[in-house]
Amino acid sequence: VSGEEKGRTVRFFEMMDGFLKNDPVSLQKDILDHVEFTVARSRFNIDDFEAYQGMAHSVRDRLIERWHDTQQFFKKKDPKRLYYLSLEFLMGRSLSNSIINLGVKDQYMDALNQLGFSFEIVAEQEGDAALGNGGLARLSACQMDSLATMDFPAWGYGLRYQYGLFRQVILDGFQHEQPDYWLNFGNPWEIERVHVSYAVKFYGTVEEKHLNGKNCIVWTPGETVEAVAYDNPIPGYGTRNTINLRLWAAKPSGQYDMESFGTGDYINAVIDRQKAETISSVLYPDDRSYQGKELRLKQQYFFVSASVQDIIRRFKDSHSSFDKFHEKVALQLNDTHPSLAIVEVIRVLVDEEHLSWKEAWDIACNIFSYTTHTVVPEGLEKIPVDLLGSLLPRHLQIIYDINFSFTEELKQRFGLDYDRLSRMSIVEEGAVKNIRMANLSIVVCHNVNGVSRAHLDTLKSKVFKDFYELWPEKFHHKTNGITQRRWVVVSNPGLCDLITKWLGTDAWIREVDLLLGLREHVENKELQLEWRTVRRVNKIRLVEFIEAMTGMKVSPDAMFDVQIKRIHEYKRQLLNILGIIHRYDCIKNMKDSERKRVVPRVCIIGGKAAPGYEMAKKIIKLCHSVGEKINTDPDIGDLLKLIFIPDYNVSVAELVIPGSDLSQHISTAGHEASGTGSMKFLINGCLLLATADGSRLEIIEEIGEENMFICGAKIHEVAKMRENGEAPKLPLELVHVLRMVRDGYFGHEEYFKPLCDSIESAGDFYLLGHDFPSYLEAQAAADKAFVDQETWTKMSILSTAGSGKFSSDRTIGDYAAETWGIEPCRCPF
Ligand code: GLG
Repeated sequence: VSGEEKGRTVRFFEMMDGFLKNDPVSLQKDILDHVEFTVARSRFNIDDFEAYQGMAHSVRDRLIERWHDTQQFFKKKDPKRLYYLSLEFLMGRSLSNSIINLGVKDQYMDALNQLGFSFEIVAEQEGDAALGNGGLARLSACQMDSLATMDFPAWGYGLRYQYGLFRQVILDGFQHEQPDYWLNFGNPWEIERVHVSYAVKFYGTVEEKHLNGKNCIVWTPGETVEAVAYDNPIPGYGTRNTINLRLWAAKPSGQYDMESFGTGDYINAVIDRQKAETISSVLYPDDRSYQGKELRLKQQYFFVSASVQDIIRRFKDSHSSFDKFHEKVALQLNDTHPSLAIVEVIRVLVDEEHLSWKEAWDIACNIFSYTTHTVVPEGLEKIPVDLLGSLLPRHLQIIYDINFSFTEELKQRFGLDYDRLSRMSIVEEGAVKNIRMANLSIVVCHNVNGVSRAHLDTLKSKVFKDFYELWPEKFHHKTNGITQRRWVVVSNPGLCDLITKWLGTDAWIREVDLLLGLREHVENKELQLEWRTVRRVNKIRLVEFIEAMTGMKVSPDAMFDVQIKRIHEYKRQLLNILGIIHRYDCIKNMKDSERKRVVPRVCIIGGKAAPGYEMAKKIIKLCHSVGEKINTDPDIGDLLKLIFIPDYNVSVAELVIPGSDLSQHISTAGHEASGTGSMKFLINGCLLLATADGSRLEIIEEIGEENMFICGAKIHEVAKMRENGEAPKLPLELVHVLRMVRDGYFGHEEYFKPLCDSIESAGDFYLLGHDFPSYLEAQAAADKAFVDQETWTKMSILSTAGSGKFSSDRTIGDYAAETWGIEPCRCPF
């Protein structure tokens, strides 16, 4: 950069900086202006929701300012950019997070107070952006926060669903699903870019043509849909950098089908075009099974095609050839959902940019990396060849071409080992021919990542064993992490201030390893007392929430024992509920003197079941039936309560986690790829009762087994039991508990029968029987520890202190250095 140019840059940024004023008076004026002119309500009569809207728009302005500055700066610097492709982003609310990351929280709180509003109440007016199902989707949201905070030049790409994850409504203990039309009241956190749109093609025919002296493949589509960009600024913390999450919405294409308009059937032609919008209308609510549905495939290709076109357009803006493409672009596939991007890049480069196959192939192999979140081969995505061939005829050809070269390579390497060839082939033969999206991703991507060390072991030894033998150097893991900004600073301000006080700095918000410094104060009585006080305040907040949600008054003196996550058989909410029945039964049979020693518990369960997942729905109903029995039993009083929190989502988690004492993460070992819920509890000083599965093995290393309650079979033991087909004898306590359920103690015995059968007569695949005794022991150990509040508090402090490894900052740092090859690019203040 020449001196003169440098001077211009500095002046340019000086002008941009501080364009909007952040003192409370300016903020008040801004909020009121927005109420008056953007929301179009009188500024003399504002309710909480209008105050939220006014404030949100005023924050949005500040986000846009920084967004512009950042994008301008990236444009000028032209660093290698990361493009993070994910079909799901579970962002939750934006208001608090934004003002904290922008560093203007205090000013806004003052401004609101002076206007006569409470920040907490105003913030609660915001609905959740729930464009995702569970762990995978929240992971992408946490990673976006880290990418922004760590100044990486990154973009997220996804789909702007009109309906997010369904709302869970409980009627008589049964889950019902209601659509979440989250855009009803507008969304101030997005910027509609009517001018950023791309045509996405579907169906049609492919021909080889001779054009301009060259043989070209020409795809004539049967349907074209327009993808319109909606930008969601993601502000970093302690930096001016604000990156972009670009979500695509489907709109009818601007290209008119003159034929239908000409025939006079105008109304039907318009209605037909309108159908295009269905592509981005609804999020698939199942986070584990993919059934080769046409709409799902359309969604995947739609978002991938628009993103690839956008990425290539941006690159071409400042480059005249593709020579440097791989030096400027890294594409990350969040699971296989966006893996058609691989094929799309090759198609565009070969068919539209006229690169040779070899050039396009080399580029694809250099730029793509893939992270899998699955532990079993059955969980891997497959697309029926017929479906793919009709929807994307050219892509199917390309996949066949890739597979041909790949299988040739395999033959050279392993000879005619047909079993191996058929296992590894991208095309699965059988009654229904399928494309295996994971195989495609592994063949092309330079890097395949698992989400914990244990997960990588499973990938190497089972799920991708053949591929690991072929390309061991491709396989890595980046243990998942969560962002301490959202999960402590936003959601647990009391603990945040306390940590800052004792560390003497708030630098841990960007450098999370500093939390280790808490260890040296762990014996300090003053810290312990303050720690307990903060936790107590959070518990009281949770007590109020529970009362508002369920009408139940629980005592904050009890141990709050929480399991919140998607309902799955492998996550074993059933084990938890059966344990609660056991506890109830024990208390019922106790003498008064024994009861005095019982540690009162409030058991809290929350989570959604996929709409078609019957067993999961039965677990929800069982939880309610057991809760009803226990909670209304006057003989039990405060000794035991069971609460189901309906409609679990990110905001609920933000409230529940800081108020929990104990949290359960009890998947059957070998089934949870990583698990990230445990990390949120851990950093908030909540103790874990857990099986040694997924990333918990690494948590045990960091925190020490003595600061947790570990139970259940280990991964290798589970594998062995499965291999031997062992169905261990069920422990008597469990048989007794199951008998209570079968005998109708909680009603609905017919409805619950399959749950009991799954353990007693269907082989107990998830090993509840095997793990029940050690689970009860771990629970007893937790009770014992809770009685000694000083010990418990120390364990709690040590949990927070040792949680640094599980920050998404660490994960993203590892990806940046080892997988993507990107460097920070910090926008000057
Ligand atoms: C998953 C896994 C979790 C994992 C998460 C993020 O089930 O174990 O922590 O992704 O990697 N499919 C998922 O939601």
